[in-house]
Amino acid sequence: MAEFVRTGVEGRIGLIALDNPPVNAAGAALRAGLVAALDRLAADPAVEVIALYGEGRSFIAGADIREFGRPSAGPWLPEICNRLESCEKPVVAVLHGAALGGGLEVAIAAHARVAVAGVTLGFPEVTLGILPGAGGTQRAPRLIGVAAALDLITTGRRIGAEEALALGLVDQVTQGDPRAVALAAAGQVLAGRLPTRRTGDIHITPDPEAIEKTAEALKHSQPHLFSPHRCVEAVATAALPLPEGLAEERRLFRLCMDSPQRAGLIHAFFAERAVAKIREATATPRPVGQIGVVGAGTMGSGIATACLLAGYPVVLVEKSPEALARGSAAIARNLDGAVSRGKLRPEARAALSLDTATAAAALSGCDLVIEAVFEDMSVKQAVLSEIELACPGALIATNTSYLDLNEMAQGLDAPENFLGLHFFSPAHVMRLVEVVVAAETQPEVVATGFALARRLGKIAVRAGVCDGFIGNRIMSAYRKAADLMALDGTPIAAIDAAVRGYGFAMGPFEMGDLAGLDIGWAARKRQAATRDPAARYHGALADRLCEAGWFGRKTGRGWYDHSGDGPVPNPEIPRLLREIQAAEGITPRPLDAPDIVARYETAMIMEAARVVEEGIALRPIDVDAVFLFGYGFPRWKGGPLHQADAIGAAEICARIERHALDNPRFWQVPDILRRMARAGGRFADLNRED
Ligand code: T1G
Repeated sequence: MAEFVRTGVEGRIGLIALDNPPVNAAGAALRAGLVAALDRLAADPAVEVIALYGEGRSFIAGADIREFGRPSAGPWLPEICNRLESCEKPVVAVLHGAALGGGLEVAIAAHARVAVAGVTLGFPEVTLGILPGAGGTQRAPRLIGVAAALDLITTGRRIGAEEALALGLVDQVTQGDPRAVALAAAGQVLAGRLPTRRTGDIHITPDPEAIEKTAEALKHSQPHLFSPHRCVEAVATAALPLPEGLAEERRLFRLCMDSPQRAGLIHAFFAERAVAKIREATATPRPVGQIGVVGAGTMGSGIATACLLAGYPVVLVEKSPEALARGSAAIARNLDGAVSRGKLRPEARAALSLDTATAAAALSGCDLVIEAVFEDMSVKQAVLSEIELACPGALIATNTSYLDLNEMAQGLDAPENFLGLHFFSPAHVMRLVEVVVAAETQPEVVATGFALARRLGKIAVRAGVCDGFIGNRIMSAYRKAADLMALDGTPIAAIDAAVRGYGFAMGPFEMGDLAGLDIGWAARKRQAATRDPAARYHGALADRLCEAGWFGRKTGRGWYDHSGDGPVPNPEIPRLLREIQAAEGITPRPLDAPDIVARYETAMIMEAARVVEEGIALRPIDVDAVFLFGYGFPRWKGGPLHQADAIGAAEICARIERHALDNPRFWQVPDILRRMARAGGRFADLNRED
């Protein structure tokens, strides 16, 4: 245990140093070491005051999340916090780096707290589907009041040292090395200049109004989630004597721990970090100074905005001066928005460097050029050649959503410098970037894509080349399932409502109206020549809408009519549908909500399984990250393949086989799922580090 927690004695001061890199998560060894250290110093007659601090980057980043759902050993954090609070010698905690979750609970069980400037404090448990389970819901309201505690605990909001001081969560803010601060703080306690007290002894002022207000607001803002509501219930019990409140907190904590939402949210936490573990991670990224963006449409201007916001000088190139002016205006609007949302300071905005040009020659000083021109192979190939001519040796990225990168690279002199950076619209807002690796892309080029994404504050996921990469390929499968359900007579509003009930912010038809139905129409026309004539054609109804000029919100009508106060289903759909059904011999069979979501989810999992099987995604968790961060998949469900594990491969196969009775071309069991069903395997078993 000694290596995780060390003690030392300096005069009358006992020091406890926590040392569990990288972030001092409170795993079993650290917990045991901490209790032993407390016992040792409490028993040492030379020691009059104890100071607790963290080595390395953090005080304590909270419980060790990796232990959740697995067997582990006591002592547990609640006992440790009680032991700390009841310690007969004053204990002062020095907080630096991260003091989060269980780490903050340890801190508020101590008798005084000194924050080192730059520290981040908070109770992020709610974002993991749980609640502060080591006394946080009982001690925080005593220390900072019920309303402030409710705010921190139900939002998971992270705060800095100054706000913590203003709230009374810490007693002092200072600067310096944590060990030196610990010695100084302990000295102040000895000198009577830093008062100490037991948080549990503080009289609590009940605030039923704040409890009621928060509970009511959460009913509306978090209807799907389990733990925020339990957080409020736990804080409400802080009005009871401490031991009773702690027992109630424990009961509610266990309920959260057992909920499938906890597993989903923690999977999402690790998914965000797992995607960076790629085989190219050891390659050295190329330095990127100036960035070029070619194409000033919605995507190009969004990408340019994202790069500017990250501090890169940008050169924007577009053929016509008019299009260039429109793109520059869009960027200016995006930046205005960033200023008004407080994401960009006005002085910083003035310092941003955007050059515009109508000729590729302006790109000569760029280290990386991202093309976002019209989605057409020959147009893209011509633009890529122009870029390569203007800045030989630079990295060149395409923002294509569907086109084949290997074909695109054919005209390049240096295909090893070429990759896909697939941003999502609006590119300065959406967190996901698919880094698409073509046959000849060099490892350091991939590493540069990841480094760029990190600097832009985005989550990069490595993807292989195929039609639609990871996300759009899977989306087109479940979109097809939705179209087929509509053709079979399930009302589009019922499909959208069921998908919203699953946890997406929007259903597929609402989303279609927002994005514009002409995009999918153009794609279907492109694919018409290669369509399987024996398969049911899913796009029949959407084609009829487009032929009528109904492209969604931008034309006032699409799947819905948008001319009134709120959207109502397009009244012409039943007639169009009857015509198609009569022509195709379809007998209407509307589905209910559980059947709708089961088909939608199964189609998603079916295609996701293929994407993993073909190596387009490195691991199942990469697919989950794409859906969590780019497609609005409900975070508490962890992603489509986490969900597949929860349902079980055998059940997924059975569902696909059942649906195949109606449509055997679309519904086909992928081999990987069949093998898993036979052997009892799970996608989680494939989440190795690459
Ligand atoms: N447990 C286990 N591993 C953790 C961890 C944790 N709490 N926090 C971080 N890691 C790993 C992370 O997976 C990564 O691993 C590495 O550390 C560096 O993290 C009883 C029940 C602390 C602000 O929610 O917010 O306390 O990928 O890449 O950007 O009430 O990590 O390198 O293998 O994120 O500098 C509450 C979560 C727990 C804090 C550092 N605590 N962590 O950010 O590095 S629940 C949290 C963070 C709890 C009690 C309850 C951040 C960070 P790898 P990183 P970073």
